[in-house]
Amino acid sequence: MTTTITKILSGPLSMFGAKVQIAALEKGIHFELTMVPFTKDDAYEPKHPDVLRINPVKQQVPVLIDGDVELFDSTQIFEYLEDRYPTPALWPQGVAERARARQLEQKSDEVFFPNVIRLFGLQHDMQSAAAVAACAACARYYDEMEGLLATREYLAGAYSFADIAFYMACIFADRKGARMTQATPRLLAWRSRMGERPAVQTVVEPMMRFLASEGRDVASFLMPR
Ligand SMILES: N[C@@H](CCC(=O)N[C@@H](CS)C(=O)NCC(=O)O)C(=O)O
Repeated sequence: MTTTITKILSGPLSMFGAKVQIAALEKGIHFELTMVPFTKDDAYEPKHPDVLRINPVKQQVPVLIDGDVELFDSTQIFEYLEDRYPTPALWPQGVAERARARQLEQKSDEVFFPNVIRLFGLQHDMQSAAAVAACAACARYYDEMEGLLATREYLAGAYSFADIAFYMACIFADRKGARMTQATPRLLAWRSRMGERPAVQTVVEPMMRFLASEGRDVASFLMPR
């Protein structure tokens, strides 16, 4: 019998790849991790042959190979991991709760994170109207998440993919100047709880060390030990 090893292709600074790595660790999946090349000018080059084969148009990581299943996109990979490795569950039980959790996961990537991407290009002028607006949008989103945490420990109730996605997005937001403040104490406590999870530490610590080694900004709340 041939045993196939699950493979994850990620990048040293890929927050989407980190999402997948954390989820796989939480589920106790043994996987082989390949970090694709990342240049000093922030390009993921040269493209890995598996990335080009599996994600030929977007050419992005993360990519997952699990036997004959080959997937790209962190959110799609989450869905596969939950179906293929259901325990521990990372979506809540119940149709409505699952739908809400999926929506939060998607919002983190597609509503919150685009503000952070805007900040990437505005680091030289954080006083500009565009940068101030992006930081304000992040602060409004933090407020919204603070509201959710009034009645629960994690964003969608039990710990879920939604928390993993938003935690990674928060690291990049902090690095780029959209920091959480004491205005959202429950969210700060959530962030500390997230940072204590071994799966999260296993992925985030090497990323912060990589950043520090390259002289890049490290998340203020995660200085390497
Ligand atoms: N929606 C995708 C986004 C993936 C993505 O943006 N990947 C980046 C790294 S974080 C990438 O590979 N960029 C290289 C490129 O676009 O050439 C996901 O969730 O996986």
